[in-house]
Amino acid sequence: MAIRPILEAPDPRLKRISAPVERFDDELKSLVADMFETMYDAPGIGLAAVQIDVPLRVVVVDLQDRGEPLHEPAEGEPEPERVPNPRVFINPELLDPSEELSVYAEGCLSVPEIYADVERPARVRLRWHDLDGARHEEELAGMMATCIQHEMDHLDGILFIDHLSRLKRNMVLKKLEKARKAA
Ligand code: GNR
Ligand code: NI
Repeated sequence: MAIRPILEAPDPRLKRISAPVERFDDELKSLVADMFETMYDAPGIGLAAVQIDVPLRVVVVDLQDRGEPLHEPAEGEPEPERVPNPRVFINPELLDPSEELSVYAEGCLSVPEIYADVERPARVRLRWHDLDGARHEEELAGMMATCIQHEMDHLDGILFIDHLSRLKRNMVLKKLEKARKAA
């Protein structure tokens, strides 16, 4: 297992279209293990393989119980425990996105320290393969729906800042360039 470096915008390698996984072998399992290690280390709630320079349609997500329903802990109640919930989505496909949209202030490990509201379908049906190649289908909502759509955008070379107005995106890109020069 290894933590791998995360590519950052405007790296052109993030714009590649990722290829479908064809072999559900040990190499794939090792890639997914590295993806979890890299995501937990960052830390982040999701990661697409292309972010660690592997342009394959592989996504990992762990919302650690930060999914719906989100509620404030009552007075005197202990902090809710963060329960790890690692999920792997291989060759994911989005089906019937809801007309209802939801807005979330998104961030991205490849766009460090930038947060901006993005509007996306509130619910989606997702079809994917697991590490053994078995097929699954599930209705996703809330943070999981937002996160999986953010990750699937990565598989098609799209960053969340691509959903912003050109003015806002250019402001973000300038800020990233400045931060890079200062580093
Ligand atoms: O860690 C992450 N947080 C996040 C917050 C709101 C919407 C999407 C995300 S995904 C992001 C990790 C990442 O960059 N995945 O590609
Ligand atoms: Ni991202």
